[in-house]
Amino acid sequence: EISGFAFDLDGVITDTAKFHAMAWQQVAEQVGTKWTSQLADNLKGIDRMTSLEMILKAGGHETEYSDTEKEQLADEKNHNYVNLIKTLTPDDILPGMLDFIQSLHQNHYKLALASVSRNAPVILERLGLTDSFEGIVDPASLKLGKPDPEIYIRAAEVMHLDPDKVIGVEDAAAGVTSINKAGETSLGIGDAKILHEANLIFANTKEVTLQAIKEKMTAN
Ligand code: G16
Ligand code: MG
Repeated sequence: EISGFAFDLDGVITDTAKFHAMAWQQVAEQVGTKWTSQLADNLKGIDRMTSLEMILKAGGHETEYSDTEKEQLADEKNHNYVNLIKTLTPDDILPGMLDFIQSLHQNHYKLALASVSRNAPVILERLGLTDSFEGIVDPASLKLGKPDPEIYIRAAEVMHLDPDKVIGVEDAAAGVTSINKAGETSLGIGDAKILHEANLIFANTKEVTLQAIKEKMTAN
C-alpha cells in the first residue's frame, strides 16, 4: 500500500533546468568547453561540483584548475543561477503538478522532496509549495548523489515510511535508478526510451494523476 511520494524538483515540479543550463553555459564558455544540449542533458540531477567536473572534462580541461579555482567557478555559476531563479512564481509549477500535489494531500499521502539542489528550499518558497512537503532531504548531508539510492532512502525516512510504501517521481534516468535501488516504486516522467527502468512511465507532468497511477499499478 503506497502511503507517500518522494519528488525530484527540477523537471518534475518546475523547470529549473533552463536556468541551470544558462548559468553553466557561461562557465563552459569561460573555461573553453563547447556548450551542447547533450552536455546540458547530462548535467540534469547531478550535483553542483560534479557538474563542473563534467564540464571541465568535456573540454579536456580537467587538470587545468585548482580546487580553489573550481570552488570559484562553482560559486560564480550559483550566483548567476540564484539571480535567475528570483523570477520564479507559482505560475512556474509544471502543468498539472499543483493539482496532483493537492490531490495527494486530500487523500492523506505524505510528501518529501528528494532534490540534490542546495537551492531547493528557496525554489519551493517562490513556488508557494513549502508547506506542501513533510520534509526536504538536506543535500549537504548526502555522501553520494543520484544514481546512488541514498537520497531516496532518506526521503522515505523523512516521511517515516518504509521504502516499499513510497513512489519516487523523477524525470532523469539517474534518479529512476536511485529510486529503484532504494526499493521504492519509480514513476518516470518523460521519454520512455530514456526512462525505460521506471516502473510507471508518463510522457509529461499533465498526465500524472492519482487515478492514472492506480490504473498503471493494477495493469502491471
Ligand atoms: C538539480 C539539477 C542539477 C543541479 C543540481 C544541484 O537536481 O537537476 O542540474 O546541478 O540540482 O543544484 P544546486 O547547484 O542548486 O545545488 P534535482 O535533484 O532537483 O533534479
Ligand atoms: Mg530532475
